This record gives sequence, C-alpha cells and structure tokens, in this order.
Amino acid sequence: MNEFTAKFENEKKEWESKGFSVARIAAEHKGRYSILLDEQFLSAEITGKMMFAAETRKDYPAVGDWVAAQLYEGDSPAIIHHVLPRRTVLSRKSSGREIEEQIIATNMDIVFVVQGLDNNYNLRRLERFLVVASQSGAVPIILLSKTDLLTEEQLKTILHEVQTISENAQTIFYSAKTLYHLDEIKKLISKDSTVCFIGSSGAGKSTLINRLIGREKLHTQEVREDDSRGKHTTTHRELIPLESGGCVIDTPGLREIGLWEVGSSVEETFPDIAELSLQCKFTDCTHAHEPGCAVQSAIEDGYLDPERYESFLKLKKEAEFIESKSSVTKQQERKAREKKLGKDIKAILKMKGKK
Ligand SMILES: Nc1nc2c(ncn2[C@@H]2O[C@H](COP(=O)(O)OP(=O)(O)OP(=O)(O)O)[C@@H](O)[C@H]2O)c(=O)[nH]1
Ligand SMILES: [Mg+2]
Ligand SMILES: [Zn+2]
Repeated sequence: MNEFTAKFENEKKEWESKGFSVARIAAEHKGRYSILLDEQFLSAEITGKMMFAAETRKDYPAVGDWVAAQLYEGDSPAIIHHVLPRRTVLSRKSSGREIEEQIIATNMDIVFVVQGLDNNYNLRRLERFLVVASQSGAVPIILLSKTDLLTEEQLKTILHEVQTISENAQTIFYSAKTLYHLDEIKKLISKDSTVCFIGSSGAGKSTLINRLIGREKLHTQEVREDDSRGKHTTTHRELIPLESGGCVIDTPGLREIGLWEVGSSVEETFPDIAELSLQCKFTDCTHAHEPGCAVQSAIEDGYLDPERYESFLKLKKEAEFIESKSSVTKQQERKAREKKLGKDIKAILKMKGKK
C-alpha cells in the first residue's frame, strides 16, 4: 500500500467508525450534491461549518471526490462533513477575472483529451489540453473522434502530425459511428478505475460515453456545419458508474483552458524540446540568440516545427505568469486568514472582559 492509500484508508476507517458513510460525489448543482453510495444516488448538502470554513472553491466537494456523509431516514438529504484526500485533481484557471483554481474532477486514473477530426482538430489546442491533463497527476490519453468523416489519406496525414506532439501520450483514433477502436478505449477503463473526458464542445465526449454505457443516457447535439463548433450541450460535470465496475466523468466543453499549476507539465508535454535543451552549449540558454543552441538548429534543420516551439514558449510564459500570480493569491489568502483569526481573538477577549 503506498503512502497515499494508507492515509486515505485511515481517514476512511476513522469516519466510518464514527458512523459516517464514505460516498462519492457524482454531481453538483447550485450547492446540492448527488452522491453515489453502493450503486445508489442520494441527494446531499454540506454542513454549515464546512461552508463557513471554506476559503476557496477547492475547499468544496468536487465531482469524483470521496466524502464522509451522515445519512438520515426519509427524504432528508445526507450531510457531507468532510472531503477525503484527493489522489489526482484536474483543474484549470477559472474563466473569471480573478485567478482562481477551478476543479473539474478528482480522483481519476486517466484524463482522455477528446478532439474531433472535423474542424475541431487543432494541434496547438491539443498540446494545451495535454498540459492541463498531465498536471492532474492522472495519465493523459489522446482520443481523436469521427474517423468516419475522413479518407484514408487524410487520416494518414493527421496521424503523422499527431505523432510529432504525442510522444508522452497514447493516441487512439476512433469513431463513435462505426465503433472503430471502441474496444481499445473500453479496455483502458478497468474495474475500479475512474476516467474523465475533456475537450471542446462538439468533440464527441457525451456520444462516446453513451457508447461505453450502451445506451443514450447523455444528451448530445450536432455541431455547426461551417466550423464544427458544438452547442455546449453538456452543462454539468457528471460521474457515471459503468456496469463493468469503472466510472466515467463527462464534462462540459471548454471554450478555453487556462493552465493552473506549473510543475513540470509543460516540459512533460514537450519532451522533444526538453531533450534538445540539454544539448545547448549554455545550460541557461534561452534558445533566442545564443550560439550553439540545439533548439534553434533543430528548427533550421527542419526537425522541430517552429509552430510547436512557439506553442511551447507561450505555454511556458503562461505557466510562469500563473505561478507568480498564484503566489500573490496565496499571500492574500494567508493575510485574510490572519486577519480573521485576529478578529476572533479580539472577540473572545472582549467576551471574557465582560464576564
Ligand atoms: N460522424 C461522427 N460524428 C460524431 C462522432 N462522435 C460524435 N459525433 C457527433 O458530434 C456531435 C457532438 O457530439 P457530443 O457528444 O454532443 O459532443 P460533446 O463533446 O459532448 O459536446 P459538449 O457537451 O457541448 O461539450 C453529435 O452530433 C455527435 O453525433 C463520430 O465518431 N463520428
Ligand atoms: Mg457533451
Ligand atoms: Zn538553446
């Protein structure tokens, strides 16, 4: 048992010994949760205490979370008291003005990045989704849908292109229409595993999940003819258990996906560039103007696509910006906490003085 599992199992046992049930968040809607316990969906709410203590959005339960809940007889909703440690977290920068982490899903083993081979196909966007998927701690896998719309020749060209960016991620071409390679995808979702699907609207996420569960459970809608854009059909994240034992998480199409954390995910998604950098003459080479730069010479020799390099630079810059901003946010959060603590202490002292 690894360190995480030991910690998780300990917490789980502790809550269960106090009479709580450990269930999984399947969906959330305006503060109401649907939790999954022994193949049953129950409605649930969080405690006032938890709401009061929450400082940021990530302190609230998210789809995929294991939570300790108190169950009640009759129609009363279960009450969620605690979120158990998260093994993996898929998050992005929230789309608002504030830089805040928005959790898409948690505790997944695989993040499938879905892209349609119609006009949705875009290498640079694929790279961006891959970085976000790698940051989650789960295994990123590329799924290219709608192969039925392309000729053999067109598929070959795209396969070639995708190979230049997918060194660190398995890639599966499939069709939800002809069911081509559907078994390959099914095989990846083992018993007890959780997988999540992300991608632009119209990529085919919900259609694929319907095929996996074998019925038309999720609503799907055609894309716009001219640019293959979807109509943002899925509006909520939802965890669905499969008969085979695994779980899938459907998500709404993302208009944009901002990076959240930095870590080494950008390098992980661009192993070719990371490796080239090792061969530069200077260890602190910026690959802009230095002599003996392996990156520049790879571009000149045609080994490295300049657009891929540009995409790398852009993501790197964005990651650095987020890091500097989020350390400011963390500082502000700490200050707010200290201020609140100071107020609480003052209030206590005042009360004592009155006695
Ligand atoms: N030809 C073809 N069409 C597909 C395939 N997969 C999905 N589609 C179509 O693509 C359209 C969009 O599919 P959805 O499953 O609704 O897309 P989505 O990714 O869930 O979109 P959002 O919920 O908006 O994020 C639908 O009309 C599907 O029938 C495929 O493999 N081949
Ligand atoms: Mg959908
Ligand atoms: Zn260099």
